[in-house]
Amino acid sequence: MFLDEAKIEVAGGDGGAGCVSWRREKYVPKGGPDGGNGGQGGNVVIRADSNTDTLSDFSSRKKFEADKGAFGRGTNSAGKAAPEYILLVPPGTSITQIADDGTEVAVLADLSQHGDQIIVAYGGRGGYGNAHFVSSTRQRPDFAELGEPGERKKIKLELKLVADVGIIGFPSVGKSTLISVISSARPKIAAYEFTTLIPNLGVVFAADRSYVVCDLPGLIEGASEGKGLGDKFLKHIERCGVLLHLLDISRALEEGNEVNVDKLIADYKAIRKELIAYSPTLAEKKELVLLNKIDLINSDTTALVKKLKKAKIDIFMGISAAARLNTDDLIMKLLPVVLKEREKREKIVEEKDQKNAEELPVLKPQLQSEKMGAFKLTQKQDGTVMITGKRLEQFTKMTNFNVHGGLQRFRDVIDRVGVSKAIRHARGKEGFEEALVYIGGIRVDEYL
Ligand SMILES: Nc1nc2c(ncn2[C@@H]2O[C@H](COP(=O)(O)OP(=O)(O)OP(=O)(O)O)[C@@H](O)[C@H]2O)c(=O)[nH]1
Ligand SMILES: [Mg+2]
Repeated sequence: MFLDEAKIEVAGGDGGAGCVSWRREKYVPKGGPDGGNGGQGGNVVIRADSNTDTLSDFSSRKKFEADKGAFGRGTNSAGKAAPEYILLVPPGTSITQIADDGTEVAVLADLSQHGDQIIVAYGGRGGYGNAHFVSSTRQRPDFAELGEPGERKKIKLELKLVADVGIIGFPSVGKSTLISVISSARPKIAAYEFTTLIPNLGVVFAADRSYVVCDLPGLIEGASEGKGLGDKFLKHIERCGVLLHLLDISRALEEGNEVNVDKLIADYKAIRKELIAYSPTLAEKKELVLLNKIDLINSDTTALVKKLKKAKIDIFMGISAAARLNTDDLIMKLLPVVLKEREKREKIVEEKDQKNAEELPVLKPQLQSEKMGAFKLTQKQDGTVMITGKRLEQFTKMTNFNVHGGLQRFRDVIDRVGVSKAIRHARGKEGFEEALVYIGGIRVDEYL
């Protein structure tokens, strides 16, 4: 399967709960409060790494969750923060947040360079332990906060795949056959010319790496002027890292199975002429020349390679795509060339980037800037009260309502910032006295 897009779910780790604990002192059975804070949950980080080639890691696994922070403990010991959970993607991957129905919410980042990274889901804050809540009016707090749930998000990863290798040559030289043998692409193959009408992409796996190969429609003389399938595909070839130029022995076979070397040289030169005529970029591109269909001459290419070398045509390898001769070898031998060209291209992108340095969108940590008093109240037809507000929702999620002190603190805070008053007002209308109240997703009317 060819994958350049993946939809996944990421979740920061939950914060660890704060601890309720009392000091042990001599002669005092229950000393002062010493419950420590919970640890911060782990962030989920996406990092561009040039040792990664595709998004195929994300085709089977869809959920990625960082570890939770550890609980706080007695003797004022804080729980350990959880480590970052790092997902590696190839440079060039863009990250978009999506809604449940798949619609795009916001572009989060474009990770263009090796090492670029972004936190896509923050871990939750650890809850405060009871020691934190000591004050002049509250000397023995019997409650602690719960850990904040980690941030959850659905995101789409997209990688615009630029082919590492472009297979070129005359029609019917075996370009599609080759890509079908070395990759999972399954293009149409046939004995007539111009079987391939649009480029096919395929991923080639070589050891623990992979690269993208592109099979192109056949070129003919005059292609640079729009003959055959026209110049739009030459434009496509311009973006490939390496050109794999296929020479077809069957085009030069004469009676008695003799190969007419001049015909092969003429074929080679004809294609080169089109590339040069089309653009300097194409002419300068790294090119490897393959002899295909060597099965027709019993695989012995020594004499032929020698003669071609005299004409300044270096044969990278002789293969038979259809008979799968030397094709596994080709996969491995292409890899270092591909990686080298990629490095060169990355440098070019880097230089361009420095010229028009664009600011990456920065994700704001969820714990800052939002005030508890910044909330919004909406009321449904049936009277249900819905309260939203980032900081207030976070606070509510972290409240342990099962303990008297926790409940008391919740009431104190919502009184102080005016939430209680707003709720009373909304429920004051006739018939709405018992209306349900939600802060974020949590039902709170029984705690008011
Ligand atoms: N004998 C032999 N035939 C081959 C070999 N490779 C491909 N062929 C045959 O050559 C013909 C053309 O193959 P394709 O792979 O469709 O060639 P292409 O270069 O993609 O052709 P276009 O898409 O038309 O440009 C088919 O009949 C293949 O079976 C080979 O190594 N040896
Ligand atoms: Mg083809």
